[in-house]
Amino acid sequence: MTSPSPLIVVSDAVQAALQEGRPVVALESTIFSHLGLPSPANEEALSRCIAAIEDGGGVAAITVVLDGVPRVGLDPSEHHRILGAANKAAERELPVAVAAGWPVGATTVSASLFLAAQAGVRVFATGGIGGVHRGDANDVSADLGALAEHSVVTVCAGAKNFLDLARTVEHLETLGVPVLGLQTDDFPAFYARTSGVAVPQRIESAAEAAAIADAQHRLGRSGGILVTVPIPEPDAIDAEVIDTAIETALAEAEDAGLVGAAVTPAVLSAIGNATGGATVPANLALAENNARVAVEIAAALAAS
Ligand code: PSU
Ligand code: MN
Repeated sequence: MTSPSPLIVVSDAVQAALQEGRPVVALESTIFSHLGLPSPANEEALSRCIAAIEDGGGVAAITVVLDGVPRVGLDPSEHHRILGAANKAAERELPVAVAAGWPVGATTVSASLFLAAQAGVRVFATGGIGGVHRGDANDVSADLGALAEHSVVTVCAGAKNFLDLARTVEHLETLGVPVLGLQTDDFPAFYARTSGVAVPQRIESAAEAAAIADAQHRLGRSGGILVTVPIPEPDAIDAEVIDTAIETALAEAEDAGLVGAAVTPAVLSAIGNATGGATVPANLALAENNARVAVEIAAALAAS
């Protein structure tokens, strides 16, 4: 096992699983905080993702900064601290969070990938990654660079739903990140199963994703692999319905003069209203499904 920085605390349960070659799946904490999902859905998302990983014979390695300490794997008694996190910590905020002793920093995908890689965790599950924004191709999430840098398999249902998916996929090409679609020809669009954007490589099974990650490692190539998984059919929302809702919500946010961090919550809640509240259960279902696929990949990797 790699030795993480001494500043990073890896839980006993995660360390033991890694040493014994049992599957471990990292989770970010932003989606489980009120910054990612409204209460009490955030708590339900966390427990369903952990249960999916444990049902698959794995150990969940939740990443978060608690009292200035970056953590990989938590004791269940600490889970509640994530829910009300005051700050979002992307990878670049980690040194700030440590130096300033942030009480609770909710990790985004980029921070979580850094911490997972440091701890030797090879698979990570989330809902949607960040990407290239619609209308501002210069606004690119740090998630994409982190996917390219850290040698971790990320399992997601596409990108945050109101991003520019075509540009996000192109940016991942520029960065050299393999992008796989599990039983899909389309890059999944988070709440919807299709986007009209072709996924670069279709795969049929979790075992195939693990074989590609293993080959990448044996080639001596560092960096991550993105496995995209469409939301399960029963919880999927029609692509056209979502797209219209997003366009309307973005236009309303612009008319209201919203900028920066204020845009996301406003847009998410407008899309939620426009779909009769279908987005929150959809988000829970896709996150749980991704955790289930991730533990299958982690199990296949652990056996390879
Ligand atoms: N996707 C969602 N909801 C979220 C996020 C992604 O549907 O809250 C979070 C993840 O933590 C992701 C982050 O890493 O947003 C990306 O934020 P930004 O666009 O600020 O890089
Ligand atoms: Mn952004």
